[in-house]
Amino acid sequence: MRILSGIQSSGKLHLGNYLGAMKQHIELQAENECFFFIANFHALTTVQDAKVLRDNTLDVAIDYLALGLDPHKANLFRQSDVPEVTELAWILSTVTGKGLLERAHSYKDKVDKGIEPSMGLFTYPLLMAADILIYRSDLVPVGKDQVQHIEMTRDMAGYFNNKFGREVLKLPAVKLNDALIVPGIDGQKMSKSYGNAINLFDPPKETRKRIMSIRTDSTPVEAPKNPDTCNVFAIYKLMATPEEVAALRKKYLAGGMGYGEAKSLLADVVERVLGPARERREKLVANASYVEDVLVAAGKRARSVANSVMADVRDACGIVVSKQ
Ligand code: AQP
Repeated sequence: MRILSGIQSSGKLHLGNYLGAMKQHIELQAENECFFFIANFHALTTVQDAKVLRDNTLDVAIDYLALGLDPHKANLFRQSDVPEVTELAWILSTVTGKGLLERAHSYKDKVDKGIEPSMGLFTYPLLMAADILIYRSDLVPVGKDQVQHIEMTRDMAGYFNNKFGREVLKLPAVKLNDALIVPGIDGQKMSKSYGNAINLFDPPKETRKRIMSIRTDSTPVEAPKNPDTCNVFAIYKLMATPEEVAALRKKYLAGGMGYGEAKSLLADVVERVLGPARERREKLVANASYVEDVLVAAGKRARSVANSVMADVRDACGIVVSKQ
């Protein structure tokens, strides 16, 4: 099965990115043909500083490799190494009604949070659709926040195929995992741009401090607490073992435990899961040319697939590109 997914290089990656997306990307690499790209064109909607964008892009690659992505099994590449996606996004824009994009929750959420409502932000789902369709992807593993974008991608593929009378673009399916929406320290969706993230690779002390500041309610220490409405427990249950989760649930329900204790247990589990990856990350940082080689090689493989799909797309809609 061909799997496709991407992560924006819009800032430091966080637990939401890992639990909502990267963890399952890494699990899927064993038995599938995987294409994972670093969405630097998308990141340009929020990061408009050349050095920062370049550094972020390399950092996302380093994070993926540190967390266990195997470049012999999965293709990890830069979105910009396949510039044909921007051509396909344009072609899709000619068959897609404005109303479809106006319904995008993610655009409205980002504008509400104060992000500049640029055309790039508005047409984000078109480029995302092009990223998916250009590889004739079967399955797109994403967090719940992205499901609407995959539905839009299916719509756009259908508009193109109907308009030009050929099944050129393949309609992809979405794959969700257990981590539907990971909350940030304020209880809203954890997001790079909302200032509420617990980053994957901050120094352990800083991560612990961040976890200790997760918003909880004011139930007194001695009173029983509801684990299912608690932001701390929501993250803990995605990272701890089933036995640990059952034990902490019991403590919530029994009362007599303050939220500080739950936060401290969460910090321990986060360090247990991410500590070994942090060590691998340090070695990769010192070997940036290896990371660059991984990106270049995978970018070439991805571009070759994309070019063959684009030949069919251009042929179907009558766009001629003369041989140079
Ligand atoms: N809080 C989250 N819970 C579950 N999944 C999440 N993802 C992101 N945040 C959560 C998943 O991570 C993948 C990559 O996301 P992205 O970086 O491309 O874009 P995003 O969803 O917009 O992530 P951010 O952190 O909110 O980025 P900014 O702030 O730059 O827009 C996706 O599969 C997403 O579902």
